Amino acid sequence: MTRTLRRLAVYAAGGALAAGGALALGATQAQAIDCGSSSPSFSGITDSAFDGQSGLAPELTSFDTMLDTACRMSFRAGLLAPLLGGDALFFIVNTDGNPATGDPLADGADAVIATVGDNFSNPPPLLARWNGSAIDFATGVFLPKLDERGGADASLGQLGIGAPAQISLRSATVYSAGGNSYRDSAPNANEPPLPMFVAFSPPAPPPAPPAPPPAPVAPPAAPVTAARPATSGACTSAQARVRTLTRQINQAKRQRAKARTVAARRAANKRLVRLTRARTLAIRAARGACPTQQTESPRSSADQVARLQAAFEQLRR
Ligand SMILES: [Ca+2]
Ligand SMILES: [Ca+2]
Repeated sequence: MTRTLRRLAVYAAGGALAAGGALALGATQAQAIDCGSSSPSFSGITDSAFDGQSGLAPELTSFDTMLDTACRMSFRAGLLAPLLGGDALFFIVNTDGNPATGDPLADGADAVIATVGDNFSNPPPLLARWNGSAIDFATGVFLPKLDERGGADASLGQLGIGAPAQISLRSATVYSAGGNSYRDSAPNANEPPLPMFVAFSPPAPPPAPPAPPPAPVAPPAAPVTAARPATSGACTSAQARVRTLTRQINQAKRQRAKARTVAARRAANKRLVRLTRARTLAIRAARGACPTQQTESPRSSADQVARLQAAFEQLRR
């Protein structure tokens, strides 16, 4: 995360999790905003496919945000693989572009869209807003699920964007296991968040009826989670294999950069593809060999909130 995120102190974790009912859509439903139509815009960034911490963080390769003409923003992360248990993905939105409002330790974020990974099928993304002292996941609202990689869209009203502004954005991932966490960020952790200009006009009089909000998405049913036996030796050797493959991939990238002939470049590309596939399998094997309760699927909405809150704290450190 940015320096700002890295130097975060842990914020009061005492936020009592709301009962399941508080998670229902509408708990913090949009403030009314004066957006009748918006100017389409786009902001995106690519990210290294090899810089997720220890090769274990969900690997971000890109982050794209679009504003359509109907006051809705969509967010998509390029991930090398779908989110798994123990993973979390965040879209961190400074909705007024002002670092002095919102979470001072997270780019001045006023809204965060978060998805917790599941070994079977991810729950829908949760939109949480700054409540004056914390990003409040317990009163968040579920958004429609666009894909298995955390993709989400929300209205400007839901996001709390009440005036045209240059906002800023970041996507970040966390994998938590065994008391450790591994992160990736786009833009990179030591770089400023991504700027995007959001422009819109108020509804023309007489006001047209606004588009209905997306249908509420029910919280996911509790999935069945299979327990996985662990052996520390298997865990250690699987993690070593991930590190070895990551080194080989970086070496292959350097060789590709130095290739002077088409044949040499093709050979280097083939090696990179083979190594990348092997590394994806190795990461899955490492996760299977190093189970903790945190790598299981969330069992309830309250569990989902607790996991997201804990993962977000890892980003704010
Ligand atoms: Ca990355
Ligand atoms: Ca802000």
